[in-house]
Amino acid sequence: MLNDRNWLITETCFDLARQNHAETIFTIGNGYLGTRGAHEERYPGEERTTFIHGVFDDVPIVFTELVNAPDWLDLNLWLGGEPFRLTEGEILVYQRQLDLRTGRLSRRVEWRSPQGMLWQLAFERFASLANPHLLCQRVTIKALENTNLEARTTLSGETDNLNYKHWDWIGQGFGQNSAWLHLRTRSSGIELGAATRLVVSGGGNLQQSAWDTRNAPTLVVTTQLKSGEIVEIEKITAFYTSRETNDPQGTARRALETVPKRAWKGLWESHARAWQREWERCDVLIEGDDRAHLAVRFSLFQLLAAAPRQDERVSIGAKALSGYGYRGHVFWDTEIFMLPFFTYTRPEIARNLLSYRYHTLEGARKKARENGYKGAQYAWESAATGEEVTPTWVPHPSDRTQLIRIWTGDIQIHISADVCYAIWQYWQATGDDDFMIHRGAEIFLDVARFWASRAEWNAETGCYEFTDVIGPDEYHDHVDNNAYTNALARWQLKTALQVLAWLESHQPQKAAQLRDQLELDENELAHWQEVAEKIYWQEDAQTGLVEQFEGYFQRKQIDLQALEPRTQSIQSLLGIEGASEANILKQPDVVMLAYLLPELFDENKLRANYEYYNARTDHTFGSSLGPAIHAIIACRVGKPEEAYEHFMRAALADLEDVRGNAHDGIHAASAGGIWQAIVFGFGGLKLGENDWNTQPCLPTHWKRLAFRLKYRGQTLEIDLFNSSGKAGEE
Ligand code: IFM
Repeated sequence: MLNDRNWLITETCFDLARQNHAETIFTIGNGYLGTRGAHEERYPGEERTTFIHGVFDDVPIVFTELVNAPDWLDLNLWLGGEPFRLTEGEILVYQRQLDLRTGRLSRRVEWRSPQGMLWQLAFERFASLANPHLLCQRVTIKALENTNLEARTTLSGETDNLNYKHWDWIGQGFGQNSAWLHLRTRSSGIELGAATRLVVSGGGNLQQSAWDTRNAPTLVVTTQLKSGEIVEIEKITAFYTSRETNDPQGTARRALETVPKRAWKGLWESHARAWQREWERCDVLIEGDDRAHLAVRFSLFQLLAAAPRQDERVSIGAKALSGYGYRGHVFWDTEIFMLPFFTYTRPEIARNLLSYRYHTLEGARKKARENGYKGAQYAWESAATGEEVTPTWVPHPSDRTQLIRIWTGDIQIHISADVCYAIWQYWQATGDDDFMIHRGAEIFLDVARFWASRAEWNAETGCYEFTDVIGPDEYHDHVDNNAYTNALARWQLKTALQVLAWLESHQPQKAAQLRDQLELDENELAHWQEVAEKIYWQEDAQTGLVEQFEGYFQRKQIDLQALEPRTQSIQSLLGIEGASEANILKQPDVVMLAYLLPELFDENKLRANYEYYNARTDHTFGSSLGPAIHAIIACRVGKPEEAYEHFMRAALADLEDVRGNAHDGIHAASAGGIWQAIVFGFGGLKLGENDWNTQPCLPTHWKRLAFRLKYRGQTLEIDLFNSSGKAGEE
């Protein structure tokens, strides 16, 4: 499936004004860590950041955050005695490129120094996918006259998270051409060992020295160049933490020692092979739309770059490993938006991500207990332990002297059902009974117990209700009986009973052990059944419209068209209260439900709800999670061009910074939604118990759409062609 087009993200001009956006776009990663695309040399305003999965530390307001690791990119050059800086001298050629095929970031520069000396430089870097502890850099330098050059690289423990410091120094030292550093996070006590090595080829009269500055061990090399001569500097860095080994410092140093002196070729080949294997399983092909094709691959690349392959105690945060937004916290974004991509193409990774929820079950139990409920209530924002880490108060974005109360951690409860939905989908797709028996079932049962204890009986309506919640549409908080929440809770309770019945017939011992461990008796199970059967549900029999929450239809009617053109969200325009009083949605809610539980919506009902809520959604400035889902449902109601408009809004969220916030990190949920829009929207894939089929709905200008996925042990190769606007299968 691989083709040669649409693999390169290219930047052709050096522009400090958009450097933070570019750092996000040029993030590279290997599932162990992610590094933003800062340059080797430093510039003011940069956010040179590396996040390692699971390395969280305490911080005020947001409780805990992923810690910015020591900077492995630092490489400062003095060319003929002048510092290499693109803000000085003259840039004659500049091109930076991320090759999505291999995750290799390269930069080619021709530079005239302030004193008029001409230089050609080529930088390359990759974070090895074959050995995720190794980080590789190379710079090739050519001078056009006889001169000298000096390269300095510092392994600095002085890195901070936007001015907040997390590292304590433990030790440092030097080896042959190498330096090492040993640090510990201040509150969580995670140790990190880093070691780096510089090898120079070419030039003459090579001199090497080391500066033993505390917390910033530095290697310095100087060499003489003849006109036209090429010097190559290879820098390899190793990172280990106490999450993987008891001796991170020694392990990092030893890892470097085992790498041969000229390591680039070998490391590069194994890395490139590992990426090739990923793309063989995951690639998507679009013919007839290069822009969309590149954007899709960019999204998949970022998901793959953040996907934990060796660690089942971490998950992917809302900004993956690419920026400070949401501080590395994990939301429903992972299970509902990103996970399907992994479930259907890389089930081993999906299993790791779901196992994170198993390992954080105690945190979810604690949250339920503290809120006065039974069972397990997953945190809206989760980090190392699964305890709730949503900030309670944050400064108002436009007036930082005011605080805003954030309620999502208290009452956005649908996430517990979302986690189960993803487990169920994974199980259906993979048949991984072992996961369901040993991990999934326990989650299902304890989450069902939470729902049953959270449900309130209303004698007047004769229904169980969920009052005071926030549904996916966060413009409306403190609402009663949100349709999405109620339907997912009902689904979860019923499915938990099904899972238990399955376990009882397939693994009676495990079922008995779980019943015993959770002290589950028949009365409680009967109560789950009753709650599930009597959960409040409201829809208009004539129109088929499902009311998003009780009283939604009475909210103030706002004509979105009348507010165009807009440059800000409805919430910024009307204020938090104003948006809450209005009938405008931040993101799909009933439409989201129609996607996840299609059996609740026949054709007419689907169309009615899509048309109604689509016209009332803040598509461009509301949540980035919405457009991909709208694209899928637009396909299902036969509107491919409208679907395409939604789809491109999602696809360009980062590359073209549609929402103006890509500097905070990539929109990882949107990236996952894009894959789902390709497969379940435009591709129209329907997976049945024993079969599958496609009902494609391609935009007219797409000539071909192809993708591959795994389903119940089979590899499905879907190749769809569009002739005269109609898609057919081949
Ligand atoms: O989880 C989302 C939520 O749905 C909308 N606000 C941002 C969160 C993190 O992406």
